[in-house]
Amino acid sequence: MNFEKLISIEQMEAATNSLLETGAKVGADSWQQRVENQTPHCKFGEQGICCRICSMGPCRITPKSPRGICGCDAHGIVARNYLRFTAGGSATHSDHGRSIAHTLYQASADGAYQVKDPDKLLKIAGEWGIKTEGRDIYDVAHEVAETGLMEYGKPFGNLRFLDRAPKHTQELWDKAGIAPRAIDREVSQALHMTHMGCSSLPEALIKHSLRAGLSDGWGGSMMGTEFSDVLFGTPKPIDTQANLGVMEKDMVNIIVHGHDPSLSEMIVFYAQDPEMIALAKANGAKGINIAGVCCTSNEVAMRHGIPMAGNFLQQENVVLTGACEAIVVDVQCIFPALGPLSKCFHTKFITTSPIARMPDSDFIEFSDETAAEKAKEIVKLACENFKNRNPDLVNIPDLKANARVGYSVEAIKKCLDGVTNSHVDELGTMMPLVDAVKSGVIRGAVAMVGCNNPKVRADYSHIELMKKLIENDIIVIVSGCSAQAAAKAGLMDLEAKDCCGEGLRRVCELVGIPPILHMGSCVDISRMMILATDIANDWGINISQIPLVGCAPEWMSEKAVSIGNYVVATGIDTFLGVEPFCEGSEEVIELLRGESGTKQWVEANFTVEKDLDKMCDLMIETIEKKRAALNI
Ligand code: MSK
Repeated sequence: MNFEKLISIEQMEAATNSLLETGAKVGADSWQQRVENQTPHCKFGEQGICCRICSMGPCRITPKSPRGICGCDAHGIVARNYLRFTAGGSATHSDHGRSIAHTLYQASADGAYQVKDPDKLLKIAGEWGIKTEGRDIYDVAHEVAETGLMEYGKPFGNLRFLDRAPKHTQELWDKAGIAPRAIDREVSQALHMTHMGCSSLPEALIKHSLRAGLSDGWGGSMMGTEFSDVLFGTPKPIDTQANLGVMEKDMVNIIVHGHDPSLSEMIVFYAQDPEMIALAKANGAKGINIAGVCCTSNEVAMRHGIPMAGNFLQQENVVLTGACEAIVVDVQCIFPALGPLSKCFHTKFITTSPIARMPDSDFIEFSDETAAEKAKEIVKLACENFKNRNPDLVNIPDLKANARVGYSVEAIKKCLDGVTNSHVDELGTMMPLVDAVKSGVIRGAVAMVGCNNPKVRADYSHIELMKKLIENDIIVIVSGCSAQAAAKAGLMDLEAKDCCGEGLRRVCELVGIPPILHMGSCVDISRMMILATDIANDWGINISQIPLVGCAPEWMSEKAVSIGNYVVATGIDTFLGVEPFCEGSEEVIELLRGESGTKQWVEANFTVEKDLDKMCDLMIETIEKKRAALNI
């Protein structure tokens, strides 16, 4: 394979255009149209200098009015807005983690949810000092779940998972005063600090942004990842396919979209139920096809090989194919536009969570207690809807790529163990990878994460950056919608090794991995924190010294800002392709991107670069500087 064999952005855009033509026939709205309607964006909002925290305003900062009515200047307003943005993301990821903890608490030997990875459960119990010997595994599960839930509101102490971080990192957090305490406390304090009449000192607000981010990455998100693995299995490499061509013309297509695997796992299970398959056939279909969008897609792809129909900006496309019987959503990243859009087709838009209620949807409330019954009801509804499909509107783009996904930290170690001879005494370590980096066979790594954003040509940044990085012998680990961008293009095909530089190609061949490693959904960026920790510990250096950078070229959500904060706070320099509404304050920019703020506190900072080539060069330069500092 070479770059020509990949599915190109132009092919994907041509497919989208053809789907938009179908949409136009039935009067459908589209995000492309809405972007035009919303352009240009409000300049005050873009620079972060609009304050509507109290009702004396809204206040907007201009050269003629440099302070709001309360006297807050642009720096305080920008920093407050930044902290609120972070808090929104941290709350969202962490609430996802809380929901999974509740599911673990409900697990039982004969219930809908069971413990699929008891080893991981016992490991967490061991870390948390929970007795395991002679106990029923479900007793342990319930105590671990309850202890995890207490992490959200405990009155004293720091988060338990912080002990997993390298000693040096923990010391930095303590020194900077940003070690997170209870998860909810950091979000709550963020809202308190930003209330009218509280903090307006940028340094304090940015420090708390890091703390609220850390309570997500080393708290709520880590809980979401770990407990999902306990319940549904820790991912292992598995083959799947990606892009809109995974939808099947003759089958009932059910799209699962959102984030929480508690729902999608059940839908996947009932789609295999002979009774449901018979129902699909009775309604004229050949069977049932499940495919995913956004992070739910990552969850079920890594554990079951369920194909990935697309990422964030393709959610409308799946309905526009005219072949979607149901789009079933839980929480986060769901366009309200799916309601009216689904009404232009036969598609059932099924919302399931009280957290994400939307007009023009069928609300079937899903809970741990009624999981089986509700999942079956949803699959049944989709099967019965097949007969309502209008064949004249069916247009499934002929785009489909192979992908190998499911590289949890445990899976990466296993792959590495499989090829090492010299480290037989160190099975389960990162040393083979460290050796490859030290020798220069691999120059370093980029952790590429995040969404799509219409401000950036959809998927273009992800894919072009990945291509250049692997050509330069830099391995790329991915999660979220960035992961799906890679999969859709074909960059997770094992054959994509031929697109790499000589060194990375040899490693991919030897280890049997694609050059872009799929580590999961957006909560699974916590896996990357553990990976970095293991590398630092095995290598005997600090995380900030590893030739590793973070990158979110197309980010858009509050969650992504929270992620950026915890990735930087963990010591990883991070590159963004979209500005996080800070340009209105040079003080805030200095704290986040300069040498005197986060760089001093946690040894890493942000770079915002909208020029793709420049961003790629800067990432490579940073990796090479870290190599030089290590004398490798
Ligand atoms: S789904 S937060 S668009 S990665 Fe996690 Fe994708 Fe970003 Fe949502």
